[in-house]
Amino acid sequence: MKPKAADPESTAPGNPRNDGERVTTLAGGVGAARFLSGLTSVRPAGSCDAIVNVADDFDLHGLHISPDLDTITYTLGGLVNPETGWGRSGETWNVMDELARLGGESWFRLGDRDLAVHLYRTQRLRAGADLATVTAELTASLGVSARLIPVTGDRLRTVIGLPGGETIDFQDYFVARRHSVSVADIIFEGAGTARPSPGVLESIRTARSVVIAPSNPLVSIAPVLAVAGVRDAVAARRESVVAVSPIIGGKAVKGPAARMLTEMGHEASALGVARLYRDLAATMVIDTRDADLAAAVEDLGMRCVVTETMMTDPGRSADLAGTVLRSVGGPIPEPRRADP
Ligand code: FO1
Repeated sequence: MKPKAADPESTAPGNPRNDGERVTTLAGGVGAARFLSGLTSVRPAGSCDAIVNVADDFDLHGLHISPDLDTITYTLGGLVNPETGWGRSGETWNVMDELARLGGESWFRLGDRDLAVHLYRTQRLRAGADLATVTAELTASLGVSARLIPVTGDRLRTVIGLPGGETIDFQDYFVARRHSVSVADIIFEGAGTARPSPGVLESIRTARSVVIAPSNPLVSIAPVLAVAGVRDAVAARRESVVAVSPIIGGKAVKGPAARMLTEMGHEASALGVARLYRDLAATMVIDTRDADLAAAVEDLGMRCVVTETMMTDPGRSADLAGTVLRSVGGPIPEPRRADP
């Protein structure tokens, strides 16, 4: 197989990647994907990097599956299933249906086109390519102009500890058990030895601003920060870091973030999220429904921006991205006019 050439790291003048205008986002899951789709729509092409969680990755059917990388790739490529927020739109399920008929493992739904991506990734990894290279090849093939960098190419896996002491893999918790069981512990296996992918630390150190996306702080952002050097690199940029709360009115827009926060001893609110990020981000963006928490967020030593954060359509994602960018200074995108 001849891999497609990935977008070259151009050093040409005027490339927004090199002229101090790049925005780097720590990302994982559907909330980050929707935010990045807004961000890329208000920024010049090539000026957005995303450092993506890979601790949800796992092996199934002998394939390496990277759900967060794929969710963001499909969303930015305009290919995502809008109902689920993951997987491909217009997907067919021939392989899964036949696998189920045979009595094979079909609890984790992999559509036919999605499977092609896992086949490609797995073959390239087995041939010796690193995950960052394979990700660049896939994003180039699927029409994504943002640079997605897996936080590490080394093994990093979220393991969930249950109250009885049993531990289960993340996708067993999230998909097979539909995140309906209580969480007593969250472990990032491999975090002690995982090295950042090439470009990760440099991207954080040189970006105009760093955004912590509205992703689950405990299982999407925490594993990114757990990779050697990442937390320190973000903390060193604190003045230029803005975090967006994924919790609105005490609830997660999607997934188990609110319940997990409570179970892990944090407050399930935008304030609880701000407490987790106070050493990393000088600015916190919270939803209008949480306006009454703004003063308490500011008491933590953070600027607090109150805005509409629910990304119900691409226009709202773009509006939120514009507000986030303005909150840390720099070029201000024109406010979007309402569609007629
Ligand atoms: N989530 C589900 O709830 N059920 C699934 O069957 C499922 C399949 C799946 C396949 C590919 C992929 O990239 C994501 C998929 N997801 C599925 C979502 C995934 O488990 C979660 O989005 C993340 O791991 C949590 O951020």
